[in-house]
Amino acid sequence: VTETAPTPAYRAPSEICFDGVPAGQLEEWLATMIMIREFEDALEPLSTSGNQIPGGVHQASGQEGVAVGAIRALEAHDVVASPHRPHHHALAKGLTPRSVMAELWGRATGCAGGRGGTMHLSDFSLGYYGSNGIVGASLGIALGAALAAKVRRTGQVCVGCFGEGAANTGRTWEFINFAALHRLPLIALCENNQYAVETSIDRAAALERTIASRADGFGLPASQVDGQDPCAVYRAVREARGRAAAGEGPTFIEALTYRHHGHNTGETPGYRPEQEIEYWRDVNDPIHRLSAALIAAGQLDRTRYDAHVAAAKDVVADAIHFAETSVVPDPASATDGVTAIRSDPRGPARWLTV
Ligand SMILES: Cc1ncc(C[n+]2csc(CCOP(=O)(O)OP(=O)(O)O)c2C)c(N)n1
Repeated sequence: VTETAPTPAYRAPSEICFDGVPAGQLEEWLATMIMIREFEDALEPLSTSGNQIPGGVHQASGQEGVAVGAIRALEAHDVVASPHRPHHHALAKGLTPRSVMAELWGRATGCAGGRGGTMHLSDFSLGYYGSNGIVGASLGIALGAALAAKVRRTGQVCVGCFGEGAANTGRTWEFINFAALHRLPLIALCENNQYAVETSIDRAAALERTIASRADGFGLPASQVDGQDPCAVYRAVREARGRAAAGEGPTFIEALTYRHHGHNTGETPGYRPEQEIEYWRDVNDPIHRLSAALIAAGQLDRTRYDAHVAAAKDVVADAIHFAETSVVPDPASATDGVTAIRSDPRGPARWLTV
């Protein structure tokens, strides 16, 4: 069977509106988005043509507006949990490009000591509760953090990021139900990039409206936002954060977006129409849209834009050099941070102090 993705309406995107966004922050948002793009775009050759990054990684080029808009709406102590496509969240949450890149390379200087890789990034000191490879689990991790935050009265709000593919798994709705029932400070952030591996959402769900509309039945506020507009994402998440912090419970936000690259590095493309890829890359791209809006508002000029791109290239080159020149983890410390090992496969687990 030849899968043919449906042709969306290729509408010109609306202009970005700055209402409700803290003045003076947008150039930093743009610089972060450009840095994430440079970081993500650099990964393909590193993971396909050599031994630099073992295994493939899932790039999020095109989805920067969701990560930056959402995470800039949070307070520093708030929690973010990611799925298998995590680098944009980790970098927006404050992990350094060096610590993420070194982790992808499996180096001891990485944020997980080089033993986790792309799907086990984390930095608890920054409220980044990590990536993981089980589709849908990131929302459960954020749910657990939200339950802890409520019990401990920490004031933290917890964001679980997941794709529209994860929204087709039962666990997602169990988490949503539990959060709504117990009015937990959770934001369920569905990044609808429209494809789960090679399958278009239109071929995987009989949706007449949006994924957010499904959440209606669970008794929590839900809406779809334009994920290519970081200001719209910011406003939605900021409002949800306010509600969660006031004890009014969770919110479901679906951010409509698109990934520029294949599902993972090394993928053989061919299941998405060229016209669709061009639309989301050339017309409805979050970096183009935000920079155009800032230039139109007189808050940015071409020279400063180019300087941000040049700075991002330098930061990413430095991160690659850092990873390349870092050592691999010492095998003698292989059990550090491991919660349990079974020295005899037939014997009991021996619990270690982490
Ligand atoms: C429980 C589980 N089922 C299946 C997979 C295989 N798998 C990895 S990514 C993926 C697609 C996920 O799509 P989506 O949630 O939309 O995220 P996206 O890749 O689009 O960011 C699948 C099915 C998995 N990792 N975990």
